[in-house]
Amino acid sequence: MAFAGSRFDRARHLPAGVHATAKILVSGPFGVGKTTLIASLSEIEPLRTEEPLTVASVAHDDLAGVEAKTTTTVALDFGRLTLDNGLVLYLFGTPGQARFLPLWGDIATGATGALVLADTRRLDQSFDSIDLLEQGHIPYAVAVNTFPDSPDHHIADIRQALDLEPHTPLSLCDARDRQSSLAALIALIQYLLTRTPEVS
Ligand SMILES: Nc1nc2c(ncn2[C@@H]2O[C@H](COP(=O)(O)OP(=O)(O)OP(=O)(O)O)[C@@H](O)[C@H]2O)c(=O)[nH]1
Ligand SMILES: [Mg+2]
Repeated sequence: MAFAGSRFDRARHLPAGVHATAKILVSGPFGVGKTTLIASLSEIEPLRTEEPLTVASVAHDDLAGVEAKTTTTVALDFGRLTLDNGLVLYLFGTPGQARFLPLWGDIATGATGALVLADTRRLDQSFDSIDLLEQGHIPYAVAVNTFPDSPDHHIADIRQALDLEPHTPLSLCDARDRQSSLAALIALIQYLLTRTPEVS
């Protein structure tokens, strides 16, 4: 994993008990709950780069289903989570809109894996994130963030609609709920560890 090869001085920069770090992306379309999920999970006050949605942006950002949303992420979110096994996760939330695509490469550099959020009201909008991750050879898991009026589909149907490989983890979560978000993240980490068992 990327963290196995980090060149910085662990003894100097990491607390005792921390044996490894990993950069994890949280991606997905506009308004799917990326900032909310990182805020639910982070053990530090998360870094947010929220700016108000303006009349100009409303022409581009579809608020259907997230009508209460007043801001959008314009650069990234950042949070940190230490797991019991001494693995520290650095969580990087990407912006959701195509106009921020030039940022993607910078944010994704060095990422060990990604959690892609999806919404069953607009599953197709997660394809852009999935495509970028596949092009970048970044392994990912998918978590469907369940909004109250999201259609309730069987998990196998969601897997098929997203055209996921059989080994790609897929879970349901509520991004506002820490335990639920944690379960989705753990599914990703377990998947990553099966791919690179030397860090387990
Ligand atoms: N009902 C419900 N609302 C949610 C959930 N997750 C997020 N929200 C709300 O949905 C809106 C979108 O959440 P954000 O976390 O800003 O979404 P985002 O993906 O970071 O959005 P962008 O950065 O603008 O792409 C906010 O108003 C949240 O309060 C959820 O699980 N259920
Ligand atoms: Mg956001």
